[in-house]
Amino acid sequence: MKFELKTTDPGSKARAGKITTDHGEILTPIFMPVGTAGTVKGVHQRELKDDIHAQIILGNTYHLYLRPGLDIIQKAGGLHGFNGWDKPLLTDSGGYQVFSLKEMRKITEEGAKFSSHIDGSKHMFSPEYVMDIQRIIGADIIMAFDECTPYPCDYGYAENSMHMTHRWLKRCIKRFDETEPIYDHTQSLFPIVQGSVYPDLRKQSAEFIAEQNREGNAIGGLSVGEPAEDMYAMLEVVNDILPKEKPRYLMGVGTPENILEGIALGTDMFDCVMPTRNARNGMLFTTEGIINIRNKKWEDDFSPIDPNLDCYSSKFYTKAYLKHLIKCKEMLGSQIASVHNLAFYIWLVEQAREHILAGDFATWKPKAIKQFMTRL
Ligand code: PRF
Repeated sequence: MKFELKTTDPGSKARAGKITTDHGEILTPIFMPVGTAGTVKGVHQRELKDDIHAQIILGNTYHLYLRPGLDIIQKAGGLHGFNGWDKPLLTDSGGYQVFSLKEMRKITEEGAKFSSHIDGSKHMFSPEYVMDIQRIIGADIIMAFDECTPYPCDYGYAENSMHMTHRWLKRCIKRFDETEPIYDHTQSLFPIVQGSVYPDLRKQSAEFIAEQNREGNAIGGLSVGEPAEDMYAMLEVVNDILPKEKPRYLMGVGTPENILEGIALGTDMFDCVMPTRNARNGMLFTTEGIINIRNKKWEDDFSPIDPNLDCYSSKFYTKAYLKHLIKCKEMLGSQIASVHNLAFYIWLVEQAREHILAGDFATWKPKAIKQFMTRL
């Protein structure tokens, strides 16, 4: 993997760059659609390519390990072979998913013991095993096994947890460096900064992560319920320390506003279930603002969902029709809304990139946030 920094915005810390993987290029800043179980829910790959212009999608270690399981994935030639996606893939390590199982898991120095949310069967994820699993899944970018602390989280817990995440990282790196990719492409391991909302812990964690000298770095433990201002403050501390010449990935974030603020603070990669999950509930992000399509005011609005996007579903279907489909819980309603929201998110980061390249990102950002976060 290679990262080239093209431009830094004069009025902020925003950057435009390019990541090159064996499965192709990713122009940054980028938003990565989430495909937990090897599918971006309700979205065809043809739409991901032609309508959404997705450059990289996510998969999840926890979900893929439980179903379909490692044997099937390996027989298929990894996740690329299994789902047919021939562009870059990233897998999350499962840490975050295991930790959200709450009473169904136990964390020790060794790793995390958990019960499957599907059949209650017992499993153990150690840092080493999570590397082995991600070798089998075969994503281009794989994530270290970390503990995402909850919010609120007292200082003592956050500190101990951060140190454990660092020790786990050392074990991840050792296993990763001792093993080879199974398939015919290289993989990069990204470590994850933790430290909750404590600036001194974030600083310590970012320094430790930077010292590992991997090809890219991630920031975890944010957007877990803390005020947005705390998230931005942590991002500022961390991005000042993480090396400029490597991509920075903010995990699980967020709203269009969070993403633009994250970009302004020097972050390059984002993922979030928000565009797809909220789509299924009728919340649409558009170039005019935010729509709750369940609202009565859309029932006779026969204008396109969003004529400004280069996306078939956004242009072809009307708001009134989509409202009807969502109201009737028709499958197609969820599909159209998901494709549309993802097309908006990718368009948003493309716009951000263009403004960074043009040197006016800092003046564009507040206007963009105002427009895209307006409730219509
Ligand atoms: N760690 C991992 N995945 C994540 C997170 C994290 O902290 C978050 C937090 N927003 C989302 N996804 N491994």
